Amino acid sequence: MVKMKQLALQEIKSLSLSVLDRAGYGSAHAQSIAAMLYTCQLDDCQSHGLFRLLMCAQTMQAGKIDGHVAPVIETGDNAIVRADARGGMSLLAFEQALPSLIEKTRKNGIAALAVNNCFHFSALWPEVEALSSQGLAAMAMVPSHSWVAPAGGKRGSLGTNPLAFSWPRRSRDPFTFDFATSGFARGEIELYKRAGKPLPEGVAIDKAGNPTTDPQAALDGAMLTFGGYKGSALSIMIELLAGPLIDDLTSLESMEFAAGTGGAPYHGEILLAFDPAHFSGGRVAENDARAERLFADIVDQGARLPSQRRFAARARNLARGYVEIPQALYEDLQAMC
Ligand code: NDP
Ligand code: PYC
Repeated sequence: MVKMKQLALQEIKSLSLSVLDRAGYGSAHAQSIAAMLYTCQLDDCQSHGLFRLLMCAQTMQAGKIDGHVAPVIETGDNAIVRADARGGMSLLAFEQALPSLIEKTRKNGIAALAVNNCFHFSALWPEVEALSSQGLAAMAMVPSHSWVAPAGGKRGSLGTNPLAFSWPRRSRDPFTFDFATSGFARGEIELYKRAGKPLPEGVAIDKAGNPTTDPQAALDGAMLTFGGYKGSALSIMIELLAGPLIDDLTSLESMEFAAGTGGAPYHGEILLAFDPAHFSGGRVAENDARAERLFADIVDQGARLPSQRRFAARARNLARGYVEIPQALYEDLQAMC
């Protein structure tokens, strides 16, 4: 059993800001990173909550990120917003580009945001939910580092490449999913390693290409995509849409750019947003009701919708006023500030 530490909600941000300040991030970047970590930790997303402060600090130590740079947001006449993170963390660029993405989506029915030249460490669901909270449906994708073997392959070519989607629901939490296209996220394997637990079968192969359940052998070898060739193809699609399409790096290129230094991958991100008011033939309420019928049919048979665990965790943590993180992580973070 991993020993857990109770952390008051206000401590999530204060601890994050101390670590980030000490690591060398300027106030604007630190605030946007701390806000993301609070959102994820509040929902008990352990692999992309406070644990990611370790990656943020390693990224700074690797010496390639600019912790103070201001992003540049470009909005032309078309439906594309471009946010140039200019070698900083992605989150400030996303935050500053979001109003333009919403405005363009409401105007055109569909719009895209390309975030370029960014270091990226975070979960995607808070970003797609920033759009669904405005009544828009949204998708987001990023590559990472080439840790993941394609189906039938033996070495890493693809990233862990998460795909997130959120659908707005009237007076309810949205329908959201967000997962790596690898069987496990890299962060999840790292958590298994810290907890001294073996991985399930089918998540990774070792350096020699043999199946392994040893987290360190998995980190040294290659991860596998979920769903065999289907996850592999989705992962390649994400490489293309969030890489060459938007004039940014693939996971292979991100790995080369890092040149063995640790920290967050460096690449781009693509977000697509859809306005139901434009798409649904003026029948938004009727079409919402049809979507609700589908959700009800899923839930009625005992299945759960993605993100239900997260929403329940949020309600519980808000009510009790604290979250739980591994004691060992707490001690590591304390030592960093
Ligand atoms: P998980 O496998 O933990 O969960 C993925 C999604 O599936 C969640 O929406 C989850 O909802 C849902 N889900 C889980 N179990 C069920 C179930 N039984 N029925 C229905 N839905 C279910 O995600 P990953 O570990 O793959 O990814 C975790 C995070 O890591 C993501 O937020 C992702 O963005 C991030 N990540 C970021 C990367 C990056 O480069 N920036 C790379 C890879 C991952 P719920 O939360 O409610 O359980
Ligand atoms: O968990 O795979 C992962 C990951 C990569 C970059 C940030 N998170």
